[in-house]
Amino acid sequence: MVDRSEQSARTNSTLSGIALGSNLGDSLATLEDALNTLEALPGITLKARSRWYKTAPIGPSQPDYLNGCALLDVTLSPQELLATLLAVENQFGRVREERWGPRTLDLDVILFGDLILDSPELQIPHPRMRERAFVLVPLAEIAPDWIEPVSQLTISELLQKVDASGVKLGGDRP
Ligand code: PH2
Ligand code: MG
Ligand code: MG
Repeated sequence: MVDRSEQSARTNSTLSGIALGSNLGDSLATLEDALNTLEALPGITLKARSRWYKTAPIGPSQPDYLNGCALLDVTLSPQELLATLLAVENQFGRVREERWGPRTLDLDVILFGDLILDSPELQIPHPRMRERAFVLVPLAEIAPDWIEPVSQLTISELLQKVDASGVKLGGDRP
């Protein structure tokens, strides 16, 4: 007898958490367009999206960021999702710049089910998500109870441990 649960487990989609950021150009328009672009792609269903937050920059001196997070149901592998995010970044004019420097669009895979992956091109969970309020605040809005598999703490618990004073609701046009 065919084990249906096994079969569907193999063909099932995976819930992934992604982070979006921008601090060059019309960030609000870029982020909204990027989400619309992702949603329209085969293999990706947008399940939830946070509000946009204006966040103090981490790294070299640069303008404030607009940051947010989204939950995507994907039938892609983590590597395919990464390649898709990089392609969308490029479509929006991202050029590779200095590490942690300003960018028109940054799309990062944060979580992929309960997967832990440490490969040269892709680390999941995102290795710095646990200390980044600009990821944890928007992620807690849409996935407070998701257990980050390395720390085994929920997103809300991780958020309680960081200083979120540099993260303010934003996204409204001036
Ligand atoms: N991204 C970085 C470096 N610093 N700071 C904020 N506030 N938001 C970001 O998205 C961000 C950053 C590199 O990915
Ligand atoms: Mg990033
Ligand atoms: Mg990135």
